[in-house]
Amino acid sequence: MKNPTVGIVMGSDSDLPVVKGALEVLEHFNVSFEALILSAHRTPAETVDYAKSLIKRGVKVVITAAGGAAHLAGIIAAHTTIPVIGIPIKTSTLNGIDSLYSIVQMPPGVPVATVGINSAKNAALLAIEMLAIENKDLQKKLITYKKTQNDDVVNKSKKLQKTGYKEYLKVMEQKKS
Ligand code: RP5
Repeated sequence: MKNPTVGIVMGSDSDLPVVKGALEVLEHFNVSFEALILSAHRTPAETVDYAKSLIKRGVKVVITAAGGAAHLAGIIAAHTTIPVIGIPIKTSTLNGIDSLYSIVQMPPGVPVATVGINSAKNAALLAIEMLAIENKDLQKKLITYKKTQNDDVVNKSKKLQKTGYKEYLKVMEQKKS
């Protein structure tokens, strides 16, 4: 994508199924992005070069996704002054607690805004909220997004009260299968 506003970097292609959630949200809001695979450990030089290139290329926010000893967000935050959002990826060994702690516990002076484990959707929404500070169109889209979310819950509650919990659960199970 030309002139990306958001950079999305993942430590491995194995993170892509989670990261997809962020890409879909950015597409929904029509926000330009670039998606790359870079590793703090396996491609350290390329990662630093990328972090240093962000401002020059007009990228406004960068989202990183990494699992395990997740240093990707930190190394990028160390080399840029644009906001960095970290997605801790769920791991099979420690369930992503390792990723979460690695990303969230940054030393004072190098902030990383950390979302929940596998919370790619929230990472994209947070990036969009940052961009919306100076973008009225995005502000309007966010209001519509939240209104739709609100209406969905209200409608579900009405349905639950109307049908009762047994019928509601039955329909939920049918939708799953
Ligand atoms: C991290 O190691 C990646 O972000 C990924 O979550 C994890 C495992 O990577 P692979 O071994 O699947 O490439 O750097």
